[in-house]
Amino acid sequence: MESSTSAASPCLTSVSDHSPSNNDVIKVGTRKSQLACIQTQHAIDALQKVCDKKFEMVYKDTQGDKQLTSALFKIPSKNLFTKELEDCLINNEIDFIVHSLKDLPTTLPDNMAIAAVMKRACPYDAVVMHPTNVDKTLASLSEGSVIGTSSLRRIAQLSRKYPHLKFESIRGNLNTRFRKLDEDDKYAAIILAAAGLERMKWNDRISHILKEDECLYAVSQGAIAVECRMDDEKIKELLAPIHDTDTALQCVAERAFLRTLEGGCSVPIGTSCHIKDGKLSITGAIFSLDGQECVIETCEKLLPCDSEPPSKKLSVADSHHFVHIMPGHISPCLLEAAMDLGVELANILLEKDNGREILATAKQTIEEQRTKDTD
Ligand code: DPM
Repeated sequence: MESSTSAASPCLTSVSDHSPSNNDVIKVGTRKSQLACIQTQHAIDALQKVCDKKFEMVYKDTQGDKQLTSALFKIPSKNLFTKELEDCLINNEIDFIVHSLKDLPTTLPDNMAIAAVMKRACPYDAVVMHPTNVDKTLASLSEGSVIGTSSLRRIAQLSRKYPHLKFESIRGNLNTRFRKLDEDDKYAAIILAAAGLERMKWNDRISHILKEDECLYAVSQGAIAVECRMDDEKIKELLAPIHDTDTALQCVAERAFLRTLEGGCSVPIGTSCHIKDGKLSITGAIFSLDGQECVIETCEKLLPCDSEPPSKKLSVADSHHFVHIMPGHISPCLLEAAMDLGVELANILLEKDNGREILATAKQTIEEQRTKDTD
């Protein structure tokens, strides 16, 4: 997403210097987009309720903010929205970073960890119609209508369900996408994560939310994560109170699912995960790029009670174990149960019908498209 100083956000007023962190002011790294700033402010507000520290935002552009023409899947870098910020963390210029967890790779740089995952907002995707189509649904849009999205996951699922629609890439931050939708007359509608729209207070533009049978969401969609240095005990302690147990368990299961499939953030993989009556349930699917082929499965298990000891000897320092999500105040045996469920689901899908082939073909095609300069 592009940086946009014109997207007047009150939080863009604080100026960053790059002096080393001290105990008085906690430096918080963020991308500059309005959505990123709102999310970072949300984390700071939550922390200010539980501590009396001062926070200051440090703004950075990432490769994903600078490279605005290519669809995300064509950019090979795995840490597209995170690298420049993580470099600041490594150099002690900042104390932690606030991210959309769905943009955080399932493998982090050495010594980095996710110290908190905040309570998840609505994880589903939403349809935003062009003003002339507000009375329509995806099903009732006319033949050949163009839907703006560059997510292979959304394209695969929606072209399977609505073969009369066409899909074209749309990039830029949310402000830019809205402008393109409203001013260009090219797109009949765009698809965006409901969580981002809600955080931007654009709920009134949501025409409808896509249910699970229409579009499974991306791994960790709607969850905000805070990343810090793994050996920074003070910051980890500070962040623990804003760690939401249910969200963390869902995201551990989803990220373990994605990591086992070795999918980057742009493969056509969807998920949905719930916790009800002490049971964790996760659905996952792998799609061919055109949506014609699909394998889908659901796995569930009763979560162990908090006091049960972990079945394997766990080193908490081994953040890799929980797809880089720190236990915080969550019992490691709960996190372990969630992780095992995600891995189990991935292995079932790989063995089911032609799951392994669907994934391999999609990955190969994405790789071929990357090497072609099609933009
Ligand atoms: C990732 C994808 C997209 C973002 C791919 C996907 C959407 C890309 C696009 C991994 N990251 O979802 O299948 O539409 O071109 C992103 C958004 C948010 C976090 C915006 C969105 C906000 C919601 C959240 C971009 N990353 O998906 O509409 O916190 O989950």
